[in-house]
Amino acid sequence: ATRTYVNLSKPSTSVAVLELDRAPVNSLSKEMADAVSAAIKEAEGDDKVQALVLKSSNPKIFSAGLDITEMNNPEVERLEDFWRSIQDLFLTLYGSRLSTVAAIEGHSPAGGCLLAMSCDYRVMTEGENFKIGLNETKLGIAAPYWLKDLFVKTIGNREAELGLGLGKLYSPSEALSVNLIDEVVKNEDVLEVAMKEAETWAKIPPKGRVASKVMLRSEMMDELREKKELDVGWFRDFIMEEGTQKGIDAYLKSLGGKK
Ligand code: CO8
Repeated sequence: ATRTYVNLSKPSTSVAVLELDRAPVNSLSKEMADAVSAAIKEAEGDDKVQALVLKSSNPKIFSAGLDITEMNNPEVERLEDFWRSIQDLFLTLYGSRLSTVAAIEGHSPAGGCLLAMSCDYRVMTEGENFKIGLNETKLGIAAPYWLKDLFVKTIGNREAELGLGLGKLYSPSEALSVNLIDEVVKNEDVLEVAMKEAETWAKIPPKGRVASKVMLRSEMMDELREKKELDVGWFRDFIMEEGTQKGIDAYLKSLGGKK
């Protein structure tokens, strides 16, 4: 099948590789989020596949997070649908029966960090200029409650208070020290290490492994499924506020430098 924004391959019997491929920065538009969700489901459809490596086509950027242009002066209906697609992507990845390993090649702010935290294991390339974290407050927005919960689950309440409040972006070594990631490796090794890790998970008998994952993750997922439309409304109202729009517009202009 022809795909846009993602490439799916199967380098071994039990491990699939999903490559994020939306130039220039793998930002998550509605279509990109839908494409990633669909590719995860396709990989899950193969009974032999037990693990999935999530990587990037760009060796310096895993994902720049949500596509900010989706939130800049948006049509309300499109904005709501965009958010539903982001919720669905989270539910699909976080709840996948596959063991998921993020090969975090470079920058991974905000929505990029969300993708990484939704996986079971995180390997990041070294290089102190690369950053991962939830920098939403720097854009003048707040992470949704479920992303906050995921952050707290991953790094603990105190570090999450610091990380969210300051919109902190962590270097790989800082991220490792707070358990935001599990391993830091050389650029050229990241895929190999991620593949090896995926093979290790794929060898665990799936019944118990999946049941354990469900046990650890279902409460959070059930809560979001229940509050989905409330969350859409909250997101829409927050984004449509004039002050939020000013902040997003200014942040977008500060990026790239060509606008
Ligand atoms: N969305 C849309 N466009 C982007 C984004 C993005 N997230 N990031 C970068 N771009 C664009 C730039 O504007 C630029 O465009 P152009 O070439 O037209 O000028 C192009 O991509 C390349 O960007 P850079 O020149 O900045 O590329 P670099 O290689 O120098 O840097 C970085 C890469 C480090 C990834 C950098 O682009 C960056 O920091 N981007 C912003 C990342 C960010 O802050 N993302 C946060 C998004 S918000 C989010 O994900 C969570 C929201 C939670 C919900 C809120 C509820 C209220």
